[in-house]
Amino acid sequence: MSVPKTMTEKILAEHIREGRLEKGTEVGIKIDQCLTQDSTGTMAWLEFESLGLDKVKAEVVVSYSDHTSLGFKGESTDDHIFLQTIASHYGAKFSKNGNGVCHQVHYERFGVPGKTLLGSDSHTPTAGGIGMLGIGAGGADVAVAMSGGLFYVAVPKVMQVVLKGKLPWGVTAKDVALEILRRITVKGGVGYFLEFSGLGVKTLSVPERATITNMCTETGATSSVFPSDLVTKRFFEMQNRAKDWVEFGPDKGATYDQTLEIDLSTLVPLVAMPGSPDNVKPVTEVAGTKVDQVFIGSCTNGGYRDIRVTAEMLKGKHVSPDIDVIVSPGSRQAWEMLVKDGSFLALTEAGVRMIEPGCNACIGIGFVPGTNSLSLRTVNRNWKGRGGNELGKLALTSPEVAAASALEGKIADPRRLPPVVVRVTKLIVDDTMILEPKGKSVEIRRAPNIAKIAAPRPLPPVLKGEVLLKVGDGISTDAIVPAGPLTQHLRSNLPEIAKFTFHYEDKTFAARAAEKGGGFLVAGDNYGQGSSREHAALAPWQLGIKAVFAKSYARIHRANLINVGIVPFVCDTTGIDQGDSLEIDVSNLKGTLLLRNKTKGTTIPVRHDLSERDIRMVKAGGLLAMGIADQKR
Ligand code: MIC
Ligand code: SF4
Repeated sequence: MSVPKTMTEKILAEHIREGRLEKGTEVGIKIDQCLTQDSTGTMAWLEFESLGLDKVKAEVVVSYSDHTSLGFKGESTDDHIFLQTIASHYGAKFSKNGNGVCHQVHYERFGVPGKTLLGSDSHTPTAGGIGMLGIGAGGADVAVAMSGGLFYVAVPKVMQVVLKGKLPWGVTAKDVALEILRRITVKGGVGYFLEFSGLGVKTLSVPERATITNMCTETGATSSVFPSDLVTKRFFEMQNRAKDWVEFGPDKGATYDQTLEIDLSTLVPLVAMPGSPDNVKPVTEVAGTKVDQVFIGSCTNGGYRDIRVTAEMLKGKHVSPDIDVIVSPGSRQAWEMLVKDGSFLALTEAGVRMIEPGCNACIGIGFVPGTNSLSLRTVNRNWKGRGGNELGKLALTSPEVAAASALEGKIADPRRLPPVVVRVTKLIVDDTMILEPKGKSVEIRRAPNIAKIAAPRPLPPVLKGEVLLKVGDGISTDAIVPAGPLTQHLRSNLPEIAKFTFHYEDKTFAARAAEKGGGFLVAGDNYGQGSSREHAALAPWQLGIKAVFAKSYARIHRANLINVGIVPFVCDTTGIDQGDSLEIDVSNLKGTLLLRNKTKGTTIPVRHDLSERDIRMVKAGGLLAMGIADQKR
């Protein structure tokens, strides 16, 4: 008799094409669906092109245009045109500007329970809301998966999150996510997949589940997944996709590496105060804090129910005259529903500004907070600089808390307002802004900003150089290469975007790296947490970074470093300082290596934890340097 499996193990077992389902070992899995978006997608598609295939091979590939849907610069519009034409040329669908944020549109219109999805965006696990295994990855990995190649991932530990009871008024799915972050922090999910179970699951709609899986990304987990049950079935029926629904859950008796229990009925509304998504406080503790902006929407809380509740709470009232409030639904489906049911008018009359579905403000493209301002948002990230201004602060919360706060101009507890109940029984389905591919006859349009990627650099036998920067714990990809108005239009132009590397940490870094002809980076724990943007690895590579020495890494960023041929060494970094001159022999990447700190006259043991395949990759100078012949399918 076979051993009972968790949902994660069931999906992995069905998709493994190389290796075995043994915790901690690396397996190559088949990817059924892929998604790209406009800020990581240009790289992913350039990388796909370099593999020299005729067309995409995965079952479903969708290229989304959402991050800069408003085309805030000509270069962004050029990126959109490139993405639309290259998708059509190589057989992928294209979701146009205004159709919504990739994650929400994907689970509404394409996702299938039990299948695998690889996306060039860290919030791809949102698909776990319908029981699909979504994983975020760098563009090169997605390019290989689009070509039908395997995706390599360590068989994770599985954390069971048992949900009991029912959420009371004013407490929401967002609070479940914030509660998980409060308990396990932004590092607690590293090396895990999260699986939701328990009777509380049934009380949550698919969009509520998707809010939770979306934000579990912030725990560092590789993915998170809900069962696909009768609630999911009803959701697929409303999406006119009943035929795509399958029931899916864990085997009876499946065992987990860790269990977390959450009683939904005892939760309270929560707010993650500025700095980090795990800086979580009960609303009662921070109520009364002055707010300058409110933003309700994004891939975390842009569902129809979320905005409808907001509209009901604001109907017949007016937001505080001292603040600026925007609502941006996550998809055009939600937008059309809100127009039809009168919510749009109620929100407009309440003084809310309606912004088209897309990411935009979530990464600081518009609605940038002012100096020392506090912006209260229903998004998922609030690191320094995330809103487009390092001097503006972001706090994260639910639509209910955000709406109550919009009325008062201060953080407010929604439980003091009359309860609002919204039941969704019908949805508008309109795929007219999703374009089907036309094939090879479509000419790929490339503007000059879409720069060719420089040739790979194979690993030399000895790495020598200076420590160009030493940073602390929890450095996010936003800290390495910021999102927002500074760089968002340069995502296809590595030499230009590289000039903003570590912009918020040390504005002299890029010039110093250029002057010294490259060198090393030294960091603390969880280096590279956050986004999947491979620019956070490619930009340092462009500036000649030869290796990183850190205490530990976030999964996607570590993979991205290896994919560009930078070795992510692990060591105790206390004896290394900025300006130290280092040397390491990497001719034989077996076992522990010795790092010589020539300035201090010390020798430090370092690990790399690279698999055989990773070693081949860094030696060749990265994933694409290995070539299509090395990509198993
Ligand atoms: C994010 O939310 O940080 C982003 C912007 O969507 C990124 C992708 C990117 O950097 O383009 C992500 O989550 O991977
Ligand atoms: Fe877009 Fe924000 Fe979601 Fe990232 S987190 S995909 S920027 S809405």
